[in-house]
Amino acid sequence: MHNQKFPPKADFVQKAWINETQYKELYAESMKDPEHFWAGQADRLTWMKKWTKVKDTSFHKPVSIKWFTGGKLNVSYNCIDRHLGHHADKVALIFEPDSPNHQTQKITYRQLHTEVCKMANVLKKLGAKKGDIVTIYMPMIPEAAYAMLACARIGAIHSVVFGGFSPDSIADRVNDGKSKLVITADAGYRGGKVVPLKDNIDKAMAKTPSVEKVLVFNYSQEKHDMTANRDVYYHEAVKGISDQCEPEEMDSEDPLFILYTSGSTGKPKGVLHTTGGYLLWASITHQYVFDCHENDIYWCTADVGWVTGHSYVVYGPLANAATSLIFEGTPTYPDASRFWQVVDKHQVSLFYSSPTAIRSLMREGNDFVKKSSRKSLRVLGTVGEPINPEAWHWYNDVVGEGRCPIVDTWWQTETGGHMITPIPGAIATKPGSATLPFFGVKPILLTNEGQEITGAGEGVLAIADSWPGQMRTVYGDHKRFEETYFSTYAGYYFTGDGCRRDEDGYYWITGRVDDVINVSGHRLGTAEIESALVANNKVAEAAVVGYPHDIKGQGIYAFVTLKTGVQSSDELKKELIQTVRQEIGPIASPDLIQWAPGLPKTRSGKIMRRILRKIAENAPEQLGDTSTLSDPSVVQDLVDKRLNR
Ligand code: 6R9
Repeated sequence: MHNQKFPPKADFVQKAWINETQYKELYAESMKDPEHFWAGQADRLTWMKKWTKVKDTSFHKPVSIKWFTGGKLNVSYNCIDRHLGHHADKVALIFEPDSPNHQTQKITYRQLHTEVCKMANVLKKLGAKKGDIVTIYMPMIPEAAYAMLACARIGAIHSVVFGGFSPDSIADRVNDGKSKLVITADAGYRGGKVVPLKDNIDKAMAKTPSVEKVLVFNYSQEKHDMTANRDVYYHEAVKGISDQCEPEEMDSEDPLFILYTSGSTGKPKGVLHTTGGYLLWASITHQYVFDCHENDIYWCTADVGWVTGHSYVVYGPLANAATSLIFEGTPTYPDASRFWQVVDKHQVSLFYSSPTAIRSLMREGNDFVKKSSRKSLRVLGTVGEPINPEAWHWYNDVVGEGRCPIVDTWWQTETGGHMITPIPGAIATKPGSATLPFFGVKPILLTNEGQEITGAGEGVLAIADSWPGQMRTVYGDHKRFEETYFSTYAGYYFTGDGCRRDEDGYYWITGRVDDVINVSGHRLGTAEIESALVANNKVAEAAVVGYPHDIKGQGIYAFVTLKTGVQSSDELKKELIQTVRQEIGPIASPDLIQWAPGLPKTRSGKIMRRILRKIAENAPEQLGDTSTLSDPSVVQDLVDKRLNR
C-alpha cells in the first residue's frame, strides 16, 4: 500500500494541458536551458516593455536574484484589463459568505476592473504612491482581493496581515514596513462568530506611529469606533471617484508584496516578492498543476492572509482569466458538509485545501460528504503540510470517489508558488508524496554536512538554482535573507524541510528540520511563542516544541519555568494562553503547558529541544544521550509529569 501508484486516467490525460511525455520534455528543457525555456513561457504575461535579460541570479554571496531584467508590466493589468477583450462578462470572483443564508456574489472581469480602478483612485486620494507599503487586514471578502489588486495597479506594495492575528502582531508588521495606510473592515465572520477587525486595528494603532490613514469597509454593520482625522469609510471616500485608473508601469523587479512568515529565530520576516517572475510563476503553476481550463470553477479555501491566498486565490487564477471562489467561512459551519454544499452550489471543478481541513472533516464521518453530489469535481489539491496516507485515501475515495487526481503541492511562502507537485495529467501519484519537481525546479538532497545525496535517500531539501517565483529578499534585511537561506549550505537555497527520495525519484517531505512548527498548515516559530510566553511577567523561561496531533498535524507543547515564588495553577495556564493569543493570535495558543522546574540545557546554556521533543511525543524511551546536560536530573521530573499520554 505504501508505494501504491495512481496513474492519471486516460480520459483525463486526453484533455489535460500536460501529459507525461510533455512533462518530461518540458522539464528537461527547463533544466538544460533555463533562459530559453523561461523566455518562451514569459509570453503568457502581457509586457509593456520586453526584458533585456531573462535570468540574472546568484546563490553565492552577495545573493542576488533578478528575472526579466528591464521588463515592464503591471500585475493588475495582467489580472484584469487584458481579459476584457474576450472575458469581460466571465465571472472572475465568486463570493460565498460565512453564513449560507447571506448573499452570494458573482463579480465579472468587467466589474472587477471597475471596482479595482475605483479603489486604486481612493488609495491615491489618500496619498498612497508607487513604492509605499499598504497594510491590508481584511475578512475573506472580494474587497480583500480588490485591495491587493488596487495596490498592484498603482505600484504600492501590499502587506496582508491575516485576520486571525492579534493587535500586537499587526503592529509589528506595520512598524517593520513603516506603513502609512491600513485597509480594513468593520468586522468579518468566521464559523458564525464575529471577528472584530476594526477593534484589533484600533488597538494596534496605539503602537504604530507611521499610520496616517485607515480605510474602513462597512461590511458587517457590527459596532465599531472611528477615529477622527485618521479613519475613512470606503463608501464615503469613493463618492465621485472615477472608475478609470491607468495601471502604473512597473519594473519586473519592483516589489509586489511583502508577506510575513515565521522562521526558526526572531520575529517573523517580511518575505518580499517582485512583479514579473512572481506573476509568471503563480500563473503557470496554477494552469498546469490544477489543469485549469476555460470553463473550470476553481476554489482554493486558503485565506488571503497566507501565501496560498495570494498566489492561488488571487494572482494565479486571475492572471489566467479563471473563475476563483472566495470563501469567508470554515469547513464545519454550519456543519461538516459545508465545503461540499459550496462545491455543488457553484459547480466547483478544481478544489484546493489543506490536510488539516481534510482530517477535521474525515473525523465527522462520510455522511456529511455523501449528502452532496460533487459530480463537478475534477482535481483535488492539498497544501501546507505533509498529508498522511489515511487522509489522502479518504480525500481520494470518499470526496473524489476515485475520479479526481490528487495534487499534493509542496511549496513555501518563500517560493511564491508550487515547487514539487504532481501535474495531474502527467504524473502518477503516490499517497503522501508531493511527487516530482515543477519545470525549472532543481531539488537537491543534502546530508547534514552538506554532501549531495544522489539516487534514493533521505536528507535536507535544498534547491540548486533560482526559479522565477523565488523571494528576492527579507524586507529591510538582505543579510538575514542570505543567512537564513544560503548560509547553511553555501550555493543552495535551503528550504528548512527534511525529505526522502524513493527509487522512482519521487519526493516525500518529512517535515521541518528547524525550529518551525506547522500547526494546521500555519507556520509558527517556536522562538516567537517562547517570547510571547515570557512576555508574561510570571514566567522565567519557556521552551516550545511541536508534537504529533491528529487533526492539526502538529500541536504546541510548552514547557514553562515560573519565576521564584510564583504558584502554578490551572488559572495561570489559562492566563498564559491568553498572553500568547494577545501577543501573536489564537493560532499560536499552546495545546499543552507543562510546568518545568528546570529545562534540559547543554553546558553552554542551550536548551536541548531534542529531549523536549521526545518528552512531548510521549517517547521518553528515545531520549538518547543526556550526559552532556549541565543538570541531567531535570529530565526525569519532566518525563514523570509529561502530559501527552
Ligand atoms: C504554501 C505554504 C511552508 C512549509 C514547508 C513545509 C510545509 C507545505 C507541503 C508541506 C509537506 C506539502 N508544507 N506544503 N509539507 N507537503 N505539500 O504552506 O507555505 O506557510 O510558508 O509553509 O509548509 O514544511 O516548508 P508556508
